[in-house]
Amino acid sequence: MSPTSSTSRPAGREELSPAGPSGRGLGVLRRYRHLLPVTDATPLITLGEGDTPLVRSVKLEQEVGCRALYFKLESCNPSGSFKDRGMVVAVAKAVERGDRAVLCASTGNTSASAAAYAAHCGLQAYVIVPYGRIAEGKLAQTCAHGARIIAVDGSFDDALRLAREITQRHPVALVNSINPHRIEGQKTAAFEIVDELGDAPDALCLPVGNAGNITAYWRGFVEYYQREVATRKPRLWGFQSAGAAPLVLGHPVAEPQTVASAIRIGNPASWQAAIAARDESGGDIQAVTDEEILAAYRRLAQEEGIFCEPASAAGVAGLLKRVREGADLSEKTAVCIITGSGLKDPERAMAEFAPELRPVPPDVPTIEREMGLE
Ligand code: AN7
Repeated sequence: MSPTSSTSRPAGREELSPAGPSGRGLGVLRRYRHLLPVTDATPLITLGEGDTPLVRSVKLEQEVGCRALYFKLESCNPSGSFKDRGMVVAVAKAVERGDRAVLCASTGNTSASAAAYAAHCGLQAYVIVPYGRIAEGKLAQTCAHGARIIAVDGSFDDALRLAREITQRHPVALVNSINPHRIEGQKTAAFEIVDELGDAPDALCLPVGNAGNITAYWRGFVEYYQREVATRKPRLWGFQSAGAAPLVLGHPVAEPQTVASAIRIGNPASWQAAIAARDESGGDIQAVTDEEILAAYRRLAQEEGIFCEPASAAGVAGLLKRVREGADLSEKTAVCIITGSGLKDPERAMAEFAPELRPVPPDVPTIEREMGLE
C-alpha cells in the first residue's frame, strides 16, 4: 500500500497533492506524519487544517511591553477552530479501524469539527450538546454537515459522561479529547509556532475548558525540545472563566456560568494533564471575568482586526491582566492562541457591537449626513 493511499478515496482516484511550495494545504497528517501515529493504513485525509497564521500584534504589544506579541489564528482552520487539528487524526484513525460512526460531547466547536471530518469520510457523526448553550454558528455547521444532534437538558459535563458511556456500549468512536489521537493532532500547533519563530516563545497564553489543548501544546513543545528542534520550552499561561474555573479552584464546578460558552465546563477531562503542563512549564492557570473576556474580545476586533469568539479572548484577557498586575515581559516573546472564529457566535457579536439599524433614503445628501461629511 502506498504511504499516501486513502481508504476514503474513491477507488482508482489518483493521489494529487494540492500543496504549493509553502506546504499550505498539505494538512496536519502529511506535514507532521513522522511525529503522529500515522501508519501505512492511515488515510491521509485533509480539509486543509493547520498551517495557520501567526500574526504580530499592532497595538496590544506595546501595552504588554514585550519584545514581540503574536496571535496564532486557529480560527483560520477549515471549521473555524483549533479542533480540526485533532479531529483529522481522530477521524483518520477511526476510518483506519473500520469504524462507521463517531460520537462526541461538545460545547460546539468539537461537534462542528467532528461533523465536518465525518462528512468528508462518509461516517455518521453523533453529537451530544447541552441544550440552549451552543453558539448559533457552531450549531449551524454541525447541522449542515449532517450530524445527528442530541441536545440534553444538562451541562457539557453531563454530555461527556453520556458520550463515554455510550461508546463503551456501542461500536462508535469517541472523538472527544480523551481520545489520545485528538491530543496528538493538536500538538502540531506547538510545532508550527517553533517552526515559524525558530524557537519556542517565552510565554503561551490560551483559554482552558476541557483542558485538552493546554495538554497538547505542552506535549508538542516538549517533543520539539527533546528532538532539539527548540532550545527551550514556554511557560503555559492558561485562563478559565471565573464562573467556570475548576482548575483554579481545585475542585469541579457543578453549574459553570460564563459568556464564553465554549469553555463553560465544570469538570475538565484532561484535569491531571493540564496541572502537569502548568507545573512542568513553570506556568499558571488563572481566572478572568466575563467583563475582562468581553473587553479583550472588543479590543482584538477593533484594535487588532481579529474577530474571535469570546472564549478565544480569554487568553488575551489573561495576558493583559497579568501585565496590569505587574508581570514583566520585557525582552520576552509571547503567543496568544486565538482558538475560534468570531463568526461562531454571531449573537454575541451583535449584542456587543451592532448599532440599531434604521433605513435611510437612498440619496447622496442623506449618505453624506450619515457619514458626517456635511
Ligand atoms: C474556541 O467544543 O470543549 O481546554 O466541546 O471551543 O481544549 O477544551 C471547546 C473548547 C477554547 C477550550 N477555545 O479548549 C468543545 C470544547 C474554544 C473552544 C476551548 C474550546 P480545551
